[in-house]
Amino acid sequence: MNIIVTNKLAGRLMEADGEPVSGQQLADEFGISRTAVWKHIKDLQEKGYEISSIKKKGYTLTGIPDSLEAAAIQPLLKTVRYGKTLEYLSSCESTQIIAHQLAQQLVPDGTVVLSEEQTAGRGRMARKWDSAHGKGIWMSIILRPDIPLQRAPQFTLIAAVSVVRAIEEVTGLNPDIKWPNDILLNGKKCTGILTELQSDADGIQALIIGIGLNANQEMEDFSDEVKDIATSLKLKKGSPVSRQELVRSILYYLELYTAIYIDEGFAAIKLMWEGYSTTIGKPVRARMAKETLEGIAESITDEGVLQIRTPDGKLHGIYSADIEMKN
Ligand code: BTX
Repeated sequence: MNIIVTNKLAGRLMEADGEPVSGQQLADEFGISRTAVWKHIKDLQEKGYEISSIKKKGYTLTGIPDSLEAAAIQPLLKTVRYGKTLEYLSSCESTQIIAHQLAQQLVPDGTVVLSEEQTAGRGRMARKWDSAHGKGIWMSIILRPDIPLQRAPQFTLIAAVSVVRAIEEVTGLNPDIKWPNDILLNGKKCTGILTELQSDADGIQALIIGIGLNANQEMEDFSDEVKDIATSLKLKKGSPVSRQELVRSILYYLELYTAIYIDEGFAAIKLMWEGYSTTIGKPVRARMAKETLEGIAESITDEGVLQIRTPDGKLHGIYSADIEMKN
């Protein structure tokens, strides 16, 4: 059985949006026999697609499995490039590792790696990222922007506003951003973003944007280390959320905001980011590898650097730190 045809057939039924499509029509469109159509339908049903078959009317898709495989994500994607190449795994150590390997094989801009679970998901500075099976979105996106190396950190902020917009759109929840890469609901982390890069003497070869989004975890799905600081969209909303819609929406906004950024620069992104930020204008404690600073977080620069004014009046540029809100 040709898996590409099976996936395309799933996409065709999704696009029909609940309307029946006749077996003959599918056979004609795909250039296969009606028996072959029926076999593909059986295959989809075995994978968890709910498809009803009514005589003289045809096949109607009434439910799709909660999977992040290409067949479930791609048909309703609203992007031009992002997600059009999609690597799906049921398990891996880290989608970042797979994405780094793929980036070296010259895969296109906007290639996506998604896994149902990560056995060694990672955060910044070699920290661990809890990645329970089938509960969240563990995704790495390979981008190839033509920008100078020092502007790469801006992509963490572009990714953050894209994820917040997607969460708002799909769930109606209103998360905040804590500089630089935490997305919070009621002060608890629901998403982390990790931006890594591959570069050589010519500049950036690939940016690997890792997004870890807690979608449908219950409290007991989190490890003891993160139980007190983590939350999921489901816990906040009180009902399950669609991971498929979230993936599609994140990719849509990431593509849109990247295009705005490339055409118009960082200013528009910065405005949006500041609108969502809980950090700006607040007293904070910034813990860095070698020192800790306390002061007011005044702004971010065009490079995404956080500006903290300490009580002695000095302004400090912070490139990387853990921020605690001081209240
Ligand atoms: P971070 O260094 O800002 O956050 C890591 C810290 O967050 C951990 O030390 C822990 O305290 C807490 N934490 C761990 N897991 C979770 C969780 N599921 N929810 C809330 N808090 C948690 C943030 O780094 C960047 C995370 C990126 C994760 C993605 S998933 C896809 C891709 N692959 C991969 O290995 N990493 C990225």
